[in-house]
Amino acid sequence: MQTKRHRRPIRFASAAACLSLATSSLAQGKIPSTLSPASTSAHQIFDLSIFVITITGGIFLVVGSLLAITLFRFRERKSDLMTEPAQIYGSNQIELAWTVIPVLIVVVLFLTTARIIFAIQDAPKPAAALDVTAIGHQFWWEFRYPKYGVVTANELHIPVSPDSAPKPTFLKLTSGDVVHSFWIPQLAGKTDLIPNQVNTMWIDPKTAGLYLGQCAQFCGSQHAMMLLRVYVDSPEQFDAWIKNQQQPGRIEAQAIAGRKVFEKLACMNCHALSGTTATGRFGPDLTHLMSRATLASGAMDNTPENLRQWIKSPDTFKRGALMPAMQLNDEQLDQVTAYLETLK
Ligand code: HEC
Ligand SMILES: [Cu+2]
Repeated sequence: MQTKRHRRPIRFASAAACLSLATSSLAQGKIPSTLSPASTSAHQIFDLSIFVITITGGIFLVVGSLLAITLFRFRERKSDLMTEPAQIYGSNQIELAWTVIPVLIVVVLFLTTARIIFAIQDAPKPAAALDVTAIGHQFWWEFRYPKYGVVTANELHIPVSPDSAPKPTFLKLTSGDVVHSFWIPQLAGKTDLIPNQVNTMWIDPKTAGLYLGQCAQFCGSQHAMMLLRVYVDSPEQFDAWIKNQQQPGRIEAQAIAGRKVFEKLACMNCHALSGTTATGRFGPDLTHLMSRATLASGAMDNTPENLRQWIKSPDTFKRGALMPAMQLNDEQLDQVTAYLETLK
């Protein structure tokens, strides 16, 4: 008993610390939140949730206050005669009221929700829209830009879509293995990626910047490390990014040895790298690996040390990732890392 009582303030303090950490991270945009919408559909969903919370909050206040008043007014008193109170059966008025009012409330909530769902799903696709295909894999994302012949992974680049010159991105979503779910809370609701089926969604971020997301469907052991980064670029930045992605992989003199190691080993069976003979599609496209800020779907920062350690032993960062440790010796590791580091 004693020890329990002592622990309580500590627990309370740590809970408060967590809460303040969470709210400050939220303010800095580190934790993705549906409460700071940044695109049309996210705004519609946010407004709808405020509407629903207002109505349900009102119901909570009415029911809660009636309950509190009843508990107080009819509490046990010394003067109470301990006999059974008068029993009253049936009141058409009251029963009608508590049936009709909730039904009306549910109908209103249903209709407003349905209206928003259809408004988002049936939004017409403007000619200026960008098409991207997103494919979920255990445990990473593949992004294809069919019009530009670009394939990349984990970090999606799209142009900003201001009201003055809308350029929404329309996504086709599917999966290479199990069910995943594409979720960037600030930009749209969740949409599942299902094998042998194509789902669609669209996003039109109003301001440039980095938006974080996450696979929102349990898809295996490393589901939690299937993070998403969406870079919303200015039109110039986006064009420059596309141009760079369209280039074949760089070949620099000092990286020839590493490139040979890469081509000699089984890396090629799983990874594509344009400009080489590697065309594997089981793992991420590595042609412009250095244009990404993170490795392995946000599992770690893209630094030379992390890259070397990843190739040596993917389990260090992502236990159960579907890339095997390739048993390279130190020299090969250094050479491959040096080569991959040139892939800007
Ligand atoms: C059996 C298939 C397979 C082989 C062989 C393989 N990889 Fe991978 N690799 C993967 C998969 C799958 C991922 C994604 C892992 C994840 O994020 O969960 C990956 C991820 C990576 C990444 C991170 C890519 C990114 O965009 O973040 C690098 C770098 C990489 N592999 C390099 C190599 C090198 C170098 C070799 C050869 C020495 C190699 N891989 C061999 C399957 C493979
Ligand atoms: Cu997933």
